[in-house]
Amino acid sequence: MSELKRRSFFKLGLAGLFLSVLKPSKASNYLEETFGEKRKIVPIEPIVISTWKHGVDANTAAWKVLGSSGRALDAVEAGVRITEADINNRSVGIGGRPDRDGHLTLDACIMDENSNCGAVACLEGIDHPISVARKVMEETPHVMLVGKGAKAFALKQGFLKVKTPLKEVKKEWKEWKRDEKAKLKHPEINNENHDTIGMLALDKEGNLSGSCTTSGWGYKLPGRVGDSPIIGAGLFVDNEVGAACATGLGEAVIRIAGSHTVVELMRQGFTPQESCEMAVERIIAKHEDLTGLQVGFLALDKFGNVGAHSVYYGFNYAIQTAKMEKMIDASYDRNW
Ligand code: SD4
Repeated sequence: MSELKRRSFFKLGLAGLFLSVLKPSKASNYLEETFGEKRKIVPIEPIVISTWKHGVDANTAAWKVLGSSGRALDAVEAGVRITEADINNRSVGIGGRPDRDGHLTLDACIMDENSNCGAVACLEGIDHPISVARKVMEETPHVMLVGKGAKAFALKQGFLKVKTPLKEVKKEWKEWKRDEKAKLKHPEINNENHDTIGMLALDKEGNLSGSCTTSGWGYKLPGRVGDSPIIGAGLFVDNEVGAACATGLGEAVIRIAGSHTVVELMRQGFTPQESCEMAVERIIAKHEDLTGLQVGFLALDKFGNVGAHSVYYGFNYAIQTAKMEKMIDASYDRNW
């Protein structure tokens, strides 16, 4: 048995033990039947978690829905719309950084408790990609629309046009262009400049949903799409088990189908925390050069247990329940 397998086997045993003392919920049939014979049924408590500091305000908006017995899907849409509308945010929504040619293109996806999902990528000039993604989910037979098609669809659905990038963002981009060559060689992803928002929520009915929205890698190649709008990479929800989302260098997340990996590990009985750690381990194992390669995973299981872990120091997330509202620093594998 390889070291990883041996460790995984050991962890599965521990996870089983751990899960057996966790509180159950009526909606947790799969985990309960598989790992929790001895659990007691207790009422479900709504919870919302989201990546980075801007998650605090986003959670407040999501909580308005969750706290009044609303649906997790509505909560995760309402929550990240706050971040998308924040013109001071350089990684999400209309205040985001453009691509190399000066075009701001936005990516987003959303997924509900019935595995319905919708996504947009490379969407330009529309202010709420998460809501367009939801419309793709609800109004079309498709999962993802990109580029001009996504924009045409959004306009047809009544979304408003916005002029992007913002003036000051354009100015920064012009400055960046001046010494472009040096910067192109290395990804500009570190603990200061990447703040995609991924949000996961569990509602009163015990249903999970998630959302993810970003302007992606600042000054990316035109046409580049990261993990954030890709179901299974930037976000994944399986109502039987749990939900996960990712932030950081999307290329690395896609390589291991990151969020799906985290959820599948939870299905095997690992805790959300262990699952995030194992997904990070897998990313590390697949990359020889980890320079600047920050990735963080966030996970929520059917019982409302939370996990978060990142490659490098600096990842944090916001959590809100009926009893608390705070920021938490995620554990990490290494320092910068
Ligand atoms: C991307 N994952 O486009 C996104 C970037 C990100 O925080 O997370 N920024 O690769």
